[in-house]
Amino acid sequence: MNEAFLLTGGNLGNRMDNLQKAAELIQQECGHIVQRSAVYETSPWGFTDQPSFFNQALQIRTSLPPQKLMKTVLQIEEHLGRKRSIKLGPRIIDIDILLINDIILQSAFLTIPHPEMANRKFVLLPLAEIAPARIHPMLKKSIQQLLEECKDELSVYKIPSVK
Ligand code: PH2
Ligand code: MG
Ligand code: MG
Repeated sequence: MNEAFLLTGGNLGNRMDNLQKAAELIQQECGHIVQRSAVYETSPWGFTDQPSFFNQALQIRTSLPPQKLMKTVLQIEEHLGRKRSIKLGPRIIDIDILLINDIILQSAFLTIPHPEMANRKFVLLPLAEIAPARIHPMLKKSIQQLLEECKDELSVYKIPSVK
């Protein structure tokens, strides 16, 4: 069994619904969701002239090996209607693999840990909610520590739960 942390995000259509549908498909196709962070509304990073994103971090248990997990999340994105156009631009759904166990992997298809995760508050804040003590296998620092050191100043707001 592998333990993976994913980040879902999107800024087109009904953003909350799209995160919910992605979580359901992840649970069906990838494996059991152990933890889910709150949903956060986040300012667009990179290409800034686009709507704000909703982002959520998930911890899953999966029997899929890394490349197969990547293929499966790409299929889920496609199934939910993602079309790829502008790099870093607007999307219905994006499912990124942040961490898998303590694996360090670099290939053309997949880089684990996610190469930009330590620079982005929209990743670190949701992830720190569910795994603050988790150690980044390359940077050898906890997620909480990375969050405290992160220089990204774009806004990230937790959306109050309706439950
Ligand atoms: N994803 C991107 C580019 N910019 N900004 C926010 N706030 N959230 C994202 O998920 C995001 C982004 C590319 O994947
Ligand atoms: Mg992404
Ligand atoms: Mg992606």
